Amino acid sequence: MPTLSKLVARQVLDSRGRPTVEVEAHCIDGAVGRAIVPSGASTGRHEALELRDGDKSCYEGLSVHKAVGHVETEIALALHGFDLDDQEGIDATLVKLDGTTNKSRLGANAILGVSLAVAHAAAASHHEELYVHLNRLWRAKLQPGENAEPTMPMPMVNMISGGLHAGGNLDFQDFLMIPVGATSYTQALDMTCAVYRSLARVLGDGARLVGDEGGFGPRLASNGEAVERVIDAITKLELKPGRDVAIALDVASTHFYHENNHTYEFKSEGGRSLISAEMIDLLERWATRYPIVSIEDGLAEDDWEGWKELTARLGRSTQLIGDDLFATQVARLERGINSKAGNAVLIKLNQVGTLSETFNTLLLARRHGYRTVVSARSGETEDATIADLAVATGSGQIKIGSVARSERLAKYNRLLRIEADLGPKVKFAGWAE
Ligand code: 2PG
Ligand code: MG
Repeated sequence: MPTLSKLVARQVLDSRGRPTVEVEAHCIDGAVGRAIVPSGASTGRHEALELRDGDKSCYEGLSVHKAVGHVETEIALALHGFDLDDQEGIDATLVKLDGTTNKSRLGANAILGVSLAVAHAAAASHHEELYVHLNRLWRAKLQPGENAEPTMPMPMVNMISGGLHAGGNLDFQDFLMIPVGATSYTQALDMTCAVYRSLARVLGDGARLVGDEGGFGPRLASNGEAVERVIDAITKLELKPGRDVAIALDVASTHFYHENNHTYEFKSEGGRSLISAEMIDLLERWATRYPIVSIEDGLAEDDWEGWKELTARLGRSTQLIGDDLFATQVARLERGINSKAGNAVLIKLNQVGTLSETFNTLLLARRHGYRTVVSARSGETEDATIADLAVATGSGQIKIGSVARSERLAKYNRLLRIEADLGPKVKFAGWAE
């Protein structure tokens, strides 16, 4: 049995130059697994807590020495001698040791770093690829007859950034493309890069400004113009919008929703302010006007009534993803399923804080016909665990950011390696309407 002998943690930096937690799990047989925790900018209020030191003299209060300390003392003591294959036992111990509902005592960054490093160490000890090990853990949770085959995900790729991810004037956070006509991951990536380069030509000087996830961050007259520029980029390649390449949005509307007067406050387009029903009308008009197949966080994280209405109106034709709404948490997804809010869930490991809890959310979604999109954060690193997670669980889709900047490419390239490792019979999720 691969036994945990030591945990080493340190503060490293993410793609925004902000501190984050890296953990190494050492196995008695010499195997080592390493993981680095990502960090969001458009963080929802229901997410597990990222513990920061708050000492203004150190990285403007963002250093993570406390979380690092928790890994090397309390957590290391509690997990010493654990079987690295017992991911559920390890994660349950972490949750219990923390003792809070949002992992605020030890920090979700400390806990997730350990949870993932352990999985990497177990894979290393078995001389296996991470996705193979994760697929074994995932398989163990499925009932006979449930499909457990590793599957390459369809990428949903950021082209233009607004909101909290770019300095331009756009309210919506992500204008993305999905290469729905692709028949393999390799082809999907090729089409994506072609559209990205075409978009750079369409935007001209506007392409000099880049957002946090490597997409372009131009100043444009309106949110609608961003969609139109992406459509231009697609048509200039003689691809058909909607058939070959479709549009997706991450509105991230929580971050321009004002609770005091229940309105969505736009800074572009003359600064209009919309109530929930008007936001739904707007999204419905857009879904008719543009080849949009997916809308994430079209409404704010606690606008449950609005979400129900949005889903009733658009849910049959459009993928409606809850990100801040569900925060990768079983209890919130259950509420969504019961009230028919959304039809897909964004999966971010650090919103919940352990691998096992992430599996539970993925499983609940799958069993209720909700689609799943494994997602990176806007603050990322070379850690590519989400690529293995998406393949191992057959999540169907992955959202990494744009096809630029090494913290993004680390995941796209990892998927290329996994695709090659799976061989010619590799399964690709594709895009099912
Ligand atoms: C999102 C993510 C990734 P952040 O909103 O989906 O794009 O952003 O990590 O800033 O929450
Ligand atoms: Mg989002």
